[in-house]
Amino acid sequence: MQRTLVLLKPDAVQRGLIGPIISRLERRGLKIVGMKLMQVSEELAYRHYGEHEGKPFFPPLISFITSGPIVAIAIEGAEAVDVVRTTMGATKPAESTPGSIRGDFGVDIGRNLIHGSDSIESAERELALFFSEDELLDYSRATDPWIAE
Ligand code: IDP
Ligand code: MG
Repeated sequence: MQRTLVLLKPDAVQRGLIGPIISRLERRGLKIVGMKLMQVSEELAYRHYGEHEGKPFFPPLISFITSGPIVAIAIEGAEAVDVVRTTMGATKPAESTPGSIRGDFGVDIGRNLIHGSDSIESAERELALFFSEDELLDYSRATDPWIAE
């Protein structure tokens, strides 16, 4: 079982898409083990997106992710990192498959609605940035055996 970090970015919150996006993650069988509405500080934004520092899109990315509330979600499931990434769709909405979140709701790379960790290592690092240990819950659902062996 893997855990990964999802962020519903400020555009998703402003556009009233929290519910529809979370529905898609739940529908896929993923389990929410932590969740909060929060304002990302400049410091947290720099730490989260540190790998992109120096790239031309870095300043607008920092200003966008700190521009309004986001929803941080800790997700658990079999192959959760890849399952979340395929449910999200490609980084560039114009190239995201229809049926994916970005492919159905987005058109612009700078307003692509959702973040998902890109590896197990990134997931561990990013989850620790957004959640303390006691904010991540361990529980089972009656449907779990019907979702993964
Ligand atoms: P990801 O979100 O699919 O993992 P990354 O390459 O990690 O994509 O980039 C992080 C975020 O930075 C993207 O989701 C997008 O919002 C923004 N971004 C990435 N590349 C570009 C670009 O070329 N122009 C504008 N924004 C970009
Ligand atoms: Mg990334």
